[in-house]
Amino acid sequence: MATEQELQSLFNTLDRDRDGKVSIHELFLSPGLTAIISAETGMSSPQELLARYGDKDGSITFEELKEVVKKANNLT
Ligand SMILES: [Ca+2]
Repeated sequence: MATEQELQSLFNTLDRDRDGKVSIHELFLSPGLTAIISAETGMSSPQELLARYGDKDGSITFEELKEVVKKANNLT
């Protein structure tokens, strides 16, 4: 479980180039944080997360991520 604030700070840490989106590349750079994201979204891997919920360019925005976590009932 995570609060929106925790999720936002996790997202900001993952978004290394600060373009407002987390790409598959950025997910691979932080395996520890990516494991948390996978757990919170109920996805088995970052690839699955991006394939199912990401944009066409292979990245995910905070709003999209938040929706997935909410759907998985892990947003407090
Ligand atoms: Ca980024």
